[in-house]
Amino acid sequence: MQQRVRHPDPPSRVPVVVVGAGPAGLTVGNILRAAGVDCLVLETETREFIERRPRAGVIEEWAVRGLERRGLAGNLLERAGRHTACEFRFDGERYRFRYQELTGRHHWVYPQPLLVTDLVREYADVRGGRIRFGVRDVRLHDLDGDRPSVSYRCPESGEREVVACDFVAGCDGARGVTRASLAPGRARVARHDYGIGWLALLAEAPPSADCVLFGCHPDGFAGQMPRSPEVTRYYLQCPPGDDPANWPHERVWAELRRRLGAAGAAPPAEGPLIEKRVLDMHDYVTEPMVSGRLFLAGDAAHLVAPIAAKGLNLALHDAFLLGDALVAWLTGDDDSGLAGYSRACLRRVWDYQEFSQWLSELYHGTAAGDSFRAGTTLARLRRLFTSPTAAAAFAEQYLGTAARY
Ligand code: FAS
Repeated sequence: MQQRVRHPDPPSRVPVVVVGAGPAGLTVGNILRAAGVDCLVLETETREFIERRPRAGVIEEWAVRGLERRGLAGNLLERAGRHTACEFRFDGERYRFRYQELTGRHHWVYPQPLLVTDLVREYADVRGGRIRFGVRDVRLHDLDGDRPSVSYRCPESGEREVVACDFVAGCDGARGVTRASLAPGRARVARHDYGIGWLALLAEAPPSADCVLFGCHPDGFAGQMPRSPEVTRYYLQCPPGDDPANWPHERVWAELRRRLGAAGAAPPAEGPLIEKRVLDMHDYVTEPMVSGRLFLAGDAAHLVAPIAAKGLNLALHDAFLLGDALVAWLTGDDDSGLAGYSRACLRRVWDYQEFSQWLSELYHGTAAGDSFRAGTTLARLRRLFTSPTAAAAFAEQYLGTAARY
């Protein structure tokens, strides 16, 4: 068992304060530690909680290779599943899209809690990174000066502590405080609401297929995302703001059977529902992602509804760029990465947002109560299986393999 590095009292000054210990914050922290740069990660939840919080699970090849190059993919490469195809179900039929056959590329499937557990262990227990769990009321100060600072209420004493720094990495997710700390008028937050909800479910049951399933049904979308041999993620389209209590066990499984039903398809294997929450499907993008000494990364800067499984991948993309840029400046006086950070992130962010929009119409167009939209949606679906050009374009976006963004 790796000896946990205990840090004495919190520092009064570090080069970088990272707010949030999700995939983005922990990856930035690990990159800094690998370069011998001191930093402090502040997290509002406990270590146990973040190591168990179910979220994403699909990781793109370039992101896995990025983690691997930074010594952060040991367990992932050993234990992750691989997805080589996905399956659309519409008009009562099954349409398997074999993207590995088409492109030679695949998805990795590694539940986000496992990735976060690996990243925390590597950061805190192996690379000697400083991290404080359970902090409260984080506030950012003097972001426009050259001596910014971050203050927070200490979980043990309840006292307010202040840490001076050179940079703040805002990695505190969709509901954090860093984006809200942007000076008014400094950044534009562009937002899109899909006007639909997704009932996000986790079932203690084996997946009914060896790949992701997309049910494009007139009564609403249904999705199955295998997470492990014992646990399966499901999504059911529902009204935005719907109450999970409206979805008792029987209704959930009846809807999943109907919307994922197709000739020759096994019905979903039922099991206890260990997570049931309604996600109001919306996206936002903050532009620029930098204000003074504050650099936003991941969901703190942009949210993409889990339609195309892009959120985690974008968080890692930002974290690689930000971590490398901070190291280049703090250990080598090269500020080109910091200067170009926002632009470099936003190219891929907007591309993934556009693809999510396009994919949303595929999932939800037949259930919009508009026969013309239903017709164009079915045409778009069929084209994936009749046009090699459309199939190649879809695979490139679904896998995130474009050479340039
Ligand atoms: P995170 O939200 O993961 O991490 C932010 C951290 O900051 C958290 O630990 C939080 O506790 C902490 N924090 C918040 N406020 C703070 C404060 N004031 N002070 C200190 N710390 C603070 N993406 C996919 O690609 N595929 C999927 O299938 C998928 N499914 C999802 C399902 C659900 C239910 C949800 C909610 C999201 C899903 N996502 C999915 C998106 C998700 O994976 C995010 O994109 C990813 O977690 C983003 O990582 P971070 O930017 O690090 O933010």
